[in-house]
Amino acid sequence: MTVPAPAAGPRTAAPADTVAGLLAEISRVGADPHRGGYSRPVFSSAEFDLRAWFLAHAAKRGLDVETDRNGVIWAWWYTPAGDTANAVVTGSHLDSVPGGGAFDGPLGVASALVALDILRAGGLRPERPLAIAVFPEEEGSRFGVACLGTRVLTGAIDVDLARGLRDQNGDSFAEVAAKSGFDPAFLGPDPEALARIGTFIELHVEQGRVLIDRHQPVGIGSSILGHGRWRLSVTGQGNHAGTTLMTDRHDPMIAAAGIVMAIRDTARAQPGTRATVGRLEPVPGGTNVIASRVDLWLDARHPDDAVTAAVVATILAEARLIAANEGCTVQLTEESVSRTVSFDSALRDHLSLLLPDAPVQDTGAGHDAGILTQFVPTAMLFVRNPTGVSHSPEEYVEDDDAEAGARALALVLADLLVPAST
Ligand code: HGY
Ligand code: MN
Ligand code: MN
Repeated sequence: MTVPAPAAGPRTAAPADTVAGLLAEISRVGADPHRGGYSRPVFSSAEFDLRAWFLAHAAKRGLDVETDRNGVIWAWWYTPAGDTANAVVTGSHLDSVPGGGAFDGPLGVASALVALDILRAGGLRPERPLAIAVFPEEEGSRFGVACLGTRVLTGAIDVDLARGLRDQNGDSFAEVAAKSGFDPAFLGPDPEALARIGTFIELHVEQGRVLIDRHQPVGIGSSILGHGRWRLSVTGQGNHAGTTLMTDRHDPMIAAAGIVMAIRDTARAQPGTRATVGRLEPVPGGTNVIASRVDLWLDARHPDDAVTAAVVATILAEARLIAANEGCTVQLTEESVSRTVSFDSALRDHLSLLLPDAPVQDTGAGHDAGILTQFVPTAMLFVRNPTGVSHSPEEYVEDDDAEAGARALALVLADLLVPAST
């Protein structure tokens, strides 16, 4: 199977049948004027608009579409014989972080549509079924657990715990699912859906700089850094900002500030560690109010899961001392932990044969592929992001790199869909 070369010459406006053209159609959905970029929480109106966009494109291509009881969308291209087993599945997510970029998630979905178009234009007759999948809540931005959709699908999270997760409005996953048309009683592991997946390939925007430095448009994933999220709740004495003398305060905001610095210092002291506090919420949050409590969220990552655990333990010990010094207390709650995972090495090496110029690279970003690789042979493709920045409006992919990614995905899918052809 040869994949046609890109159309020559500069693009004035991206043609509709390109990755850039497809993404241009959703460029206003969930745009966030306050944060910049996009805020597309799972099961929000923005994410449902994106789902509708994908469903329309799937229908236009005659794919057999189902949205299952967990909110996962499966768009099927069956074999001429109508097989559904041993499917080749590709796809990604449509939800975003607050103020996220245009490509994290949607690039994989749009590239899957264009890759399908390329395969059909080349006359491919699949000997295995192909499904394009869209998984809910990959970012965990609404309910706090990364890759919640694929964890529920695979049984990698207790479904009662999942149902009880709450968003910042206090609405539970079960309540929001119900309002979104998914009966919470039917949320849970879906072994039949999982058993249909023979191979999973996720294409994703690179969220780092490897492809910039290697001057390549496409890379192949090798592993995902283990990562977790912990909530630290610092409790002090709420009081009046004007009547409370500085000597009479137990201000959790001061303790929280010290804890954030201690997190940075602890991470710097342990090579390979990444630790971030991107979210900090004083309660009650008044300008003229000394907070009674401050919640802050730690995102910590390291290739060695034992080191991540040790870093978190060190942070907690430091936090307790800092809090005590301010007459405060601190509690740590684990919210989401994903261990370091590697992709299927045989599949990875096979992709390297198909894409010999593509660097093999690990990633510090989590993905649904990181959950699925624990259950089915899984690989990832990355597409160059010339800014090297992600989870930010600055995330970017050049039109031509996006097309190169879709062609690379088409090449990989063709090889998997018609194994004998290569
Ligand atoms: O947080 C992550 O690593 C991913 O973008 N969800
Ligand atoms: Mn992503
Ligand atoms: Mn992300």
